[in-house]
Amino acid sequence: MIMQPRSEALFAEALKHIPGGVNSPVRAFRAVGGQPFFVESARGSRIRTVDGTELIDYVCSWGPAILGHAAPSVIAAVKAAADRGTSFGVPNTLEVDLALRVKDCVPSVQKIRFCNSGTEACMSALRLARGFTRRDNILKFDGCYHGHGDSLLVKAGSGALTLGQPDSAGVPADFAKHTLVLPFNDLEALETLFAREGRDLAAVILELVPANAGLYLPKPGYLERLRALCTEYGAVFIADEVMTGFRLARGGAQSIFGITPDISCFGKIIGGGLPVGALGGRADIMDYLAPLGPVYQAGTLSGNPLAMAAGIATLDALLASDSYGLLEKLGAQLDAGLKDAARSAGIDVCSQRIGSMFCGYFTPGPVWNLDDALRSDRQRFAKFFHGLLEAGVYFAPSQFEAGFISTSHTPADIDTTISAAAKVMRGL
Ligand code: KE4
Repeated sequence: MIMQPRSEALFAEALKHIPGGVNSPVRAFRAVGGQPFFVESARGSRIRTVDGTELIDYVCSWGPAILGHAAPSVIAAVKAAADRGTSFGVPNTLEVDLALRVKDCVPSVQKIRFCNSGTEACMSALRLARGFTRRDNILKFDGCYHGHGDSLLVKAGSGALTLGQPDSAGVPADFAKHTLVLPFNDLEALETLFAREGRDLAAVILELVPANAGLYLPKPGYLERLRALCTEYGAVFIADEVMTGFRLARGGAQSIFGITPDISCFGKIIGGGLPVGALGGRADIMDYLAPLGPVYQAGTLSGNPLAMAAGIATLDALLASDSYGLLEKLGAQLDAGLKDAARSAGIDVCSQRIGSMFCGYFTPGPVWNLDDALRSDRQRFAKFFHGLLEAGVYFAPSQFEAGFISTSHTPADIDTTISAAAKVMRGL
């Protein structure tokens, strides 16, 4: 990537006022070295830096930009909503409109509560499950990331894993002791834990497709067995679909794997790039939320009309055509191209994908869990990342993140990306 003098000056300034110069750690390029560029604007599949460099973007704001950046219908909807006022703290029709759309697409959602981030959604879902079951312990899986709520920053993925802090400082041991952690895809460990502690489990929370340690898939039968164990022992099955919701299918990952969660968490796409989160599921559980029930959960900007308008416009555009067929085609083209490039370069890259989410691990693979993912050659990944950036292609700045394709990416974008990747791989 050519020198970015304006970004460098801006980052130096940002470092004086904002910890690490960023408002979310993974943006800081700490895993790949160098420093982040600053964005001037973005449109479709392209990002333009403040120094005028154009990049093909595979981060897509970490998932929300599934239509590409500045989708006209989303921008128009947000402008129209803004003209009527930005926030009321009073119910507005858009909250019900978006609730109806999510319920229509995800049958397991009988009731839904909107909030302002995926973190809030997951944190609230855990509190709800604990209030509903009157149990304290929860089970998560190492490498999975469910936002930065205290109970969930235990063996967490995403930026926590990238920075080598899967167990964050500042989380009291008295909190963390109620969070049990297992390796993903290990059925024996699951059976043993449930036999020993299943009756004390308030909830199990997981990404059905873990995509915060790169991207790996559930082994056949694993999710089904976990669902059955939750039912048998009375633990609430929480599917964290913040990333996969409306990304992998209109019904989310749960519709692909045929799993019916008790509660699902959403975020990212349902806000169309504006701050949003949601938890939804069984009405008998959801009705434990205040003001109906004893579990408190609230937010000044929850159901914010701008975020609701952006989410409605995004889902309407997404569902108006065969977006998932297009995303599957583009994803398959990129996956095949990256595999060919690695083979031609004679290097081990385990490229894993589902729909428009992908990750290339620099290891022979396959990758089924965090331990497998940790075998990746991160130095090689860093060189690959920067080589691509120099070529005008922006992949996620961490081996432990998934990449995203939008409906505004074109086969030509993918071809350009594959050619760049092949060239960079030859030099690794
Ligand atoms: P937010 O609080 O960042 O809106 O959502 C937290 C969250 C919850 N669940 C899953 C499965 C998630 O992937 C996330 C957030 N994803 C990361 C990227 N892997 C956000 C990027 C960042 O932290 O800057």
